[in-house]
Amino acid sequence: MISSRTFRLSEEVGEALSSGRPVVALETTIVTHGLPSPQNLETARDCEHIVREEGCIPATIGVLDGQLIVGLGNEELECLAHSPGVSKTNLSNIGAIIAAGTPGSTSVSTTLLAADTAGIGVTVTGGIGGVHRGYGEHFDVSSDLFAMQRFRQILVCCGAKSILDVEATREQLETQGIPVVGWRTEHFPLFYSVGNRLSVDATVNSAEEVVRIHGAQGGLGLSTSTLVVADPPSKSALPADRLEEIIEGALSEAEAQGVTGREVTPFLLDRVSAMTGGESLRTNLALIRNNCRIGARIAAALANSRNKV
Ligand code: PSU
Ligand code: MN
Repeated sequence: MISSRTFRLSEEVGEALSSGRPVVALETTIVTHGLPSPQNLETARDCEHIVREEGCIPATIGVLDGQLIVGLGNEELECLAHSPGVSKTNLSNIGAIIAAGTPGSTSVSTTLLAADTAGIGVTVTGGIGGVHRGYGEHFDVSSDLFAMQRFRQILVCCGAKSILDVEATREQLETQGIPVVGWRTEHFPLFYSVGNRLSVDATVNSAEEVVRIHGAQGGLGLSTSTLVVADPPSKSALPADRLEEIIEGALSEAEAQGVTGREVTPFLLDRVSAMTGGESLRTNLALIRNNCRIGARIAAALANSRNKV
């Protein structure tokens, strides 16, 4: 049973949902842990703007004052973006953060929980978490993957972040029965780069096709998310071989400094950005925006199909 003490929908998002308007859920771990200031707040605002341009309502999600909030107001978003020590939440620590009443950002896992609870159908991120490299020694698999199995959303991303073992992540998605749909691509993207040969379950050219596939899965009683993967915009994609060396370097640093748990991904993203002279950051900013546009088009198609029934 969801409690209104711990869960709050903003007025705008609540009204949009009850009148059948398309809504797109946006996460905030990108804002608090994935991007440096000031690009973090600028990007979050831009994402909301892009979603609106496409005729949808943005629902940015975060934890403040003991509540999981769907549809953060401007000041609330600013507070998350600027406060030091905001906790990154996933399904294992969100209860503790809510109970403590301290601020938290939502990763993909807790964003899926919030969006599904609210009745939103589409969530957007940059790149999902997945199976980390060296998982044979340190068993680190993102809670994003398990949340996708549990909550039913259309989740738009550029695949799994290339700091991960992308091949193992792709395998794991199949093991868990998560449909992977390539948005105008036949291959599972590499977040910062293109040109990888990993497969997708279907390739689509339109938002309506995504909605049909997600609907068919649902029609069989399957309650997983559908993962939509898009390449990063070609102008900002980085060469995979050059990036590989840099990622290896960042991973060695993480190992030497004993970085573990929820800190691993933000540490690696930050180091890769520093070692590419900010190029990977530019790619990250471009791909998040692009994913928002795709997500909004899918949300519009989903609302259309729901309103027809
Ligand atoms: N996409 C980005 N930057 C990010 C993330 C996604 O471009 O920082 C975040 C998402 O919130 C995702 C999290 O859920 O990284 C994965 O963290 P972990 O590997 O610790 O599960
Ligand atoms: Mn982890």
